[in-house]
Amino acid sequence: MKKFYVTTPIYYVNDKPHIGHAYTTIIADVFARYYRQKIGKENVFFLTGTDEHGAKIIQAAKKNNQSPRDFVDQVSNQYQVAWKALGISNDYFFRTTNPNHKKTVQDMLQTLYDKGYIYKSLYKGIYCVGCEKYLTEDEIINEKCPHHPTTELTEQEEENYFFKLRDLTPKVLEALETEKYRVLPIEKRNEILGKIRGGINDISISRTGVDWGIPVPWDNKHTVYVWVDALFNYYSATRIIPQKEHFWPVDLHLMAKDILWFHALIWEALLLALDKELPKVIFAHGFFSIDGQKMSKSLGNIIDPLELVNSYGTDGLRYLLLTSFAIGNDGDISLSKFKEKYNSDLANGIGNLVSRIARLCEQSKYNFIPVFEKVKFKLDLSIEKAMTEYRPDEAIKIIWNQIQKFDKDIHNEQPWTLSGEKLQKILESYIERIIPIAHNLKPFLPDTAEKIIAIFGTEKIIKPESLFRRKNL
Ligand code: ME8
Repeated sequence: MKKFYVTTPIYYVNDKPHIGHAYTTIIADVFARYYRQKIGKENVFFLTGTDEHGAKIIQAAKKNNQSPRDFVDQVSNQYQVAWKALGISNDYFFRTTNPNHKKTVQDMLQTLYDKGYIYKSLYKGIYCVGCEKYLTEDEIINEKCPHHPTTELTEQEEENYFFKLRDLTPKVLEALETEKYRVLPIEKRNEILGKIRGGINDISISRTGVDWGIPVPWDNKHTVYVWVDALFNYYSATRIIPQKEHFWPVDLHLMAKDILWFHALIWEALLLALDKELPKVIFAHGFFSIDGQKMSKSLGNIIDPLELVNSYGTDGLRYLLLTSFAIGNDGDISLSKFKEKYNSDLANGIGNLVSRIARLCEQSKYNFIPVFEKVKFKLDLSIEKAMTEYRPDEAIKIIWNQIQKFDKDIHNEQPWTLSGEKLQKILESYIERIIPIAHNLKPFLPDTAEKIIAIFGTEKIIKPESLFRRKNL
């Protein structure tokens, strides 16, 4: 692999970021950091950003008594601040209100129109502003959208421009079946295949009466449907940021299963119609609840990632989120167990191991510099395997098994009973062992990894302050 282009969804700015958004973004960050280590910094492009147009945003701005422009600037900034606090290393932060993006979207749409993929027709349907889409009958339960139970569903009838999705479906299906692009995990791929085979209708791609959006280039009474505007961000970024063109197509689109449909079918159809290369992998992770309950405003359990950073630190939160559940499945984030897990895996785990070795080195008063220089870093093969299988949760587990094993070995070897050459040898072997662990840890807990490398990369090793201070339960 010569280059790696990884994306998160661009998040709606109707509200500030929560830990659902943080979860996907941390995973994307892990992949970006991992590939920077593997194929070089300049060969990786990591994109995240915010989705700022549409009816949902107009509503939220109104509620806050702000103009859409001021409102989106403010919330988008909250995302950028949060990602800094979480150590997110995105190469660019995309905003759909960027004027250059407007040009890309209009160019793409005009091309589709000129190629005959777009037509005008009357549309009548039930619209969910929360999802920003028309719902099908089976998506409405007890007259509500199950994803947005407090949102009033509205019946809308308007003249829309339609995209000939149905005509393109056989081409998309063939591409998916022959793995020109992959949808993962496999169960999700099967769901998508089933849904496509069940028959697909054309989709409306413009709105009238939603003026916070990109005007349709040949008819400015319409604005571009917010999902089409948003999907193009992935392509737009490679056109509007200098020297990123060669990163197309995307190597890994990350998201949760809620928006897989847009990426696994509609996005592919748009690209096929435009004769563009398709993304390589679309990975949908599971949806999680908080302590067994769905996250929702009415339950008041929407968690701000910044609060968790305050409690557990950047790397602490990254660890706790990454290890909460198997990435491909739905799961539960058990906030009530965070403290316990923090103490056992971080304070008593890696934190204690590093302190222990550093203390022994300090007490020995040896000069360790040649050892550090001797250590050759190689990515661990089992970690490589887990990452190639899109299992960063497994990869971090492998590192933790190494940490536990290391701890046990020290316990058995009892280096504190040794002295002289024997002690020096054993301490050198520990340094040779902890440095590769730190290197492998870099994509996951970047600050901790750097701290460990700094502690053991000096001539006179000194026991540091605890990497993770124990919490009172
Ligand atoms: O859908 N569990 O934005 P959005 C796991 N703007 N992941 C979660 C989660 C949860 N409980 N809640 C949210 C949009 N997420 C569009 C995307 S892309 C061209 C346009 C994460 O703000 C997960 O990544 O609703 C999910 O797919 C995303 O937030 C939805 O973010």
